[in-house]
Amino acid sequence: MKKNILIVPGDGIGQEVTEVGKKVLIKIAEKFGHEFIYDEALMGHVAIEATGNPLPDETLEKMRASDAILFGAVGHPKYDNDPTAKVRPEQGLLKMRKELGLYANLRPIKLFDELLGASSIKPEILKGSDILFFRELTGDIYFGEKGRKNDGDTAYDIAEYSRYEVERIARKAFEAARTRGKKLCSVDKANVLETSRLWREVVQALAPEYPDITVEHQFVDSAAMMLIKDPRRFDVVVTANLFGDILTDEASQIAGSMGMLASASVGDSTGVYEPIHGSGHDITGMGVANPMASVLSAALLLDISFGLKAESDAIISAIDQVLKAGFRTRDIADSTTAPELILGTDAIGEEILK
Ligand code: GGG
Repeated sequence: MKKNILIVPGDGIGQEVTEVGKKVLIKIAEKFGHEFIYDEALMGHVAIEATGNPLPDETLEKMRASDAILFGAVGHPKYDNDPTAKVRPEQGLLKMRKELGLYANLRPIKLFDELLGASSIKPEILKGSDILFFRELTGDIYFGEKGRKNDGDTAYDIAEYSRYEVERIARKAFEAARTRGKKLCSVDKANVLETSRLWREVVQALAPEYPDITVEHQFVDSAAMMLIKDPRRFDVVVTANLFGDILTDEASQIAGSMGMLASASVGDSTGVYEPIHGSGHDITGMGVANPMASVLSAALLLDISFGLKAESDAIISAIDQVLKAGFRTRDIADSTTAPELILGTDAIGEEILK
């Protein structure tokens, strides 16, 4: 198979982990006889520094022309501490999602058995957890009108959803539930928010089309609690942009670390595959970032965008073997891990390649 893959490392540890993800794709192409052609583009803080724009037109053009995108992360602390900054790295991320029509963000919460002890949640509660989140990605409070009034003393962000936007993400989640445990949990805040009332109305209206799927509705506050108390009750979860952003960071603790969670953003055109973690400036340059989320994102890319399931499974199995051999990055090490088995980004990448 011949495919064009655009590598967009972005900022901070995004650059370090994407390097490993790319090496794994190169290895897969060699092993399975594919021809993957790579190009690279700037986004985020590095793009602002180079061009003044977090998502330069050249990057967007390259994205549209590629068959799939392996992305790292965006962000930089200098913007977090400057509320007056007009241009921010995250604007590039939001614009990319809108421009490419990436409305569905799939976030599998996959717990490798070897990492049962890495979580602060008790193993007997965690064992067997396997959740697939569908986070809506191009609507909600992230994209509504925002601003200041009363001389800057009052701020607002408007949350908006259309019936069409809710229906298309809900359909994707229903379809996915059919291929898994046939359970769908729709998370909203319908007791308070009008957007959530529409959300629930749309999901309820679709349910009769999927009689094989058991649907439940949960308020986001209750879902946040149940994720930690009883994660095995969840199979497929569908939720709005903001709730999904927060709940999946929480759910990363089921998998042991944010460094283990990959994601796929799909919709109208080229898919984007990235770790759910951000740019990790506190550990940038230290060579300790866990690259497994990037490697697992490469696995999702092969499976979802190219239909290469065996190749994708080979990557997951490689990670499984590395973990079984006892190797860890420091985020997933625990008190029982021998110090010589705690590896940095490149060294654990080499073990995965082997
Ligand atoms: N790789 C994910 C990433 O870069 N996250 C940074 C961020 O700002 N995320 C906000 C969001 O995902 O909506």
